[in-house]
Amino acid sequence: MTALADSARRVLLLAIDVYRHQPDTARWLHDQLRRLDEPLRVAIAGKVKAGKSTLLNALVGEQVAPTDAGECTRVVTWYRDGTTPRIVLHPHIGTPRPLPVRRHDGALEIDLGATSAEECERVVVDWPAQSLRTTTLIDTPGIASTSKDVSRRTVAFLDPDDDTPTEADAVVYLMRHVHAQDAAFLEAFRDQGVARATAVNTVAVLSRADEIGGGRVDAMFSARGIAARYRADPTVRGLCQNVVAVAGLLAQTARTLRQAEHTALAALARTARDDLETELLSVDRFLRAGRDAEVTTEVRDRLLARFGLFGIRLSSSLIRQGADGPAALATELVDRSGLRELEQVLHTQFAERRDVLKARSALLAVDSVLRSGDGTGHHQGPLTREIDRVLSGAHEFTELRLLSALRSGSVTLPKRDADDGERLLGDAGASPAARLGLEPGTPSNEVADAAYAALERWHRHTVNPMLGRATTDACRAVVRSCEGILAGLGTLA
Ligand SMILES: Nc1nc2c(ncn2[C@@H]2O[C@H](COP(=O)(O)OP(=O)(O)OP(=O)(O)O)[C@@H](O)[C@H]2O)c(=O)[nH]1
Ligand SMILES: [Mg+2]
Repeated sequence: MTALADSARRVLLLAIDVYRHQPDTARWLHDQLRRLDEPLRVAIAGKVKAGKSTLLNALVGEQVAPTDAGECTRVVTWYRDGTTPRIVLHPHIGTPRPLPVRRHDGALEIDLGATSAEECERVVVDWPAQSLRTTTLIDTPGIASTSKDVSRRTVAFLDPDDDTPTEADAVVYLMRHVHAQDAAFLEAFRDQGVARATAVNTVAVLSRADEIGGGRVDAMFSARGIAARYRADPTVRGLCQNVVAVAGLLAQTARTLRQAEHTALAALARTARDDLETELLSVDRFLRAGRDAEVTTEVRDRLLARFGLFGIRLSSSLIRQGADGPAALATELVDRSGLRELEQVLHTQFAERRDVLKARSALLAVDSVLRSGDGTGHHQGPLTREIDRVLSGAHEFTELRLLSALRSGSVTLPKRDADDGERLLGDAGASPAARLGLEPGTPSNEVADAAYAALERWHRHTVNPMLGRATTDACRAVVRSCEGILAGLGTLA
């Protein structure tokens, strides 16, 4: 338990005491207290058909989120770790009721029964999965859909109103590459007010990356290039921590690959390379070539749904290069899908920052109760002061605020050392090694040497009379981060 988590807990307990005579508020605050100890809540958001549910499945490693156009894709759905599979529908009005747990062809089916999506507040799926132990994933309906209601539900969930904080601690925002319409997508991203999303709790995914350039073999290479361009764009930097290109469908299929699929792909890989290339020029050609062929049209249709043209082309080439079983092929496909990069980014930006993101959610929650102003009179003063004290006193929050300001360009660090400063503030991960740009597992004496060098370097900036006030303050914060690293190593008294 970190000092920050302790402080957040203290503020919540104080608030529960202040609001003890208002049962609804007190109960809600109790929920927030429980939330502190729960896994981090990460919402997956984006436009309709951006590939949200598919990516969620890739992250879980199972097909738990329905990807068809059923009623259930229009409901906010939570996926939590649980000992046994269970699905519960929470209506807006009335008591929650369990739904049948059914799988069809490996995919979980969520049947709302007689309840319409509009009547559903949320569906909660408990599912035993390693990846859900540390993170609860929340699938949200597509934003800016043809049905106003659906997008309203997502916006309401992610950014309820000025006074109710969002229920997610962090957001993965999916966007598809829109040729020459970068500005438009950025506006859409901002307009939707995603999750009170500040740059620090949002990671963007360039989704369906295999479709870029019509699914050519170098699609992922192009997609990574585009993601890098977005990352460097000052506007995008102001909106999110990072941009990663992911071919979600490929990742989902790789994580759930079956023997029969490998067998069919291996048969395709045995066809003359040029012939297969020609077949793969379009979906129609590929299907037509199934007539009287070893791999039938029906099997081809299934492969298309699971892999896409790009995935089939890539898989057959990997099999030719020696991926001789489902496990070997799956590993290669996951490597190429961009999923590992995303997992790494989620780890450094979200999991390693768990406590600060949780504490942020908790303080936002108490603050929202205070601002709703249903009077508890003079007791509120100490509570407000306590929130301010934690917000201004915890260096973790100073780091978050500063990283946000640096990303939006409202504050700048000395140009030569700007990247170094952002890294020291925890931009690339909160561990000492990540902050110092060292490999994980670097011996602690080397970490300490690097930290001392950084401390000296940044101390010099703080006494440079040529720098403006805001920059000097920012440099002081970096110095404080260096001191924090050293204190953590036990080398500062
Ligand atoms: N080629 C390709 N297709 C994808 C990818 N991800 C998703 N799809 C396909 O796009 C369609 C929509 O995918 P979903 O995962 O349901 O998208 P979603 O964003 O959850 O959609 P809604 O919840 O309806 O807004 C499905 O047919 C998927 O198979 C991808 O990475 N590549
Ligand atoms: Mg969906």
